Amino acid sequence: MLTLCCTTANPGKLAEFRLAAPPELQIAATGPFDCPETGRSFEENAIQKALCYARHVNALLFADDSGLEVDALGGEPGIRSARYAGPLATDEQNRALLIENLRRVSGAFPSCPRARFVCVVALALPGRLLATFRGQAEGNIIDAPRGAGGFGYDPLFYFPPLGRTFAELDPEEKFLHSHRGQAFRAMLEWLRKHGGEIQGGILTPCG
Ligand code: ITT
Repeated sequence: MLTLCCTTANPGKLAEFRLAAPPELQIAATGPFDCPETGRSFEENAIQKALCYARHVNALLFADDSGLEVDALGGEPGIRSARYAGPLATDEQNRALLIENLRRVSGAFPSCPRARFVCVVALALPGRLLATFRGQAEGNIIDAPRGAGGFGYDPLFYFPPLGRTFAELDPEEKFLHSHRGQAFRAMLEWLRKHGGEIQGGILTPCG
């Protein structure tokens, strides 16, 4: 059994990773540790989080940096997705601001505003970045929430291939199509190829 430490403080992300992990992989939560997120891209932030946690945890670990890019808002909220409506904003406040801003730029809510969820996962050992993995899912923003599943912006993210919002999908269905699912599966593929080489570097369980 391979144990992989997950650095997230977001319970929604952790639940998705745990649900999708194959039986031979255990996802252990670690932290939270106070790590800066000052990068200018999802990649930079994911690497920053992974290397910061790796200073505290002597184990193989991964960090997820993700968010929603809305074309009509010039890619906002992007890397600021978690804190769009302020440093302590709730998901509900972030969603309300997104709808308000989309109404404001166009005078009325635009027709099918295009958006994508992006996720970058960074895999690291203490002091060493191993690899990054990126996933993205294309969709449209709707003007009122739909569905009770998921977290964050899921109730506003309409996914055309399935004709539902991410919040209307079963968790397994969401992960099959989501930005996070794509990045996670790419990481699993990498671990299948390189896992043997790094086993010796996995020193202790997550702190
Ligand atoms: P950690 O840094 O501790 O992992 P966080 O929530 O602060 O937690 P991010 O900085 O990566 O993580 O911000 C991600 C935000 O993007 C998240 O809080 C949501 O608002 C949004 N988001 C990302 N993935 C999402 C998804 O699958 N569904 C809905 N919203 C998502």
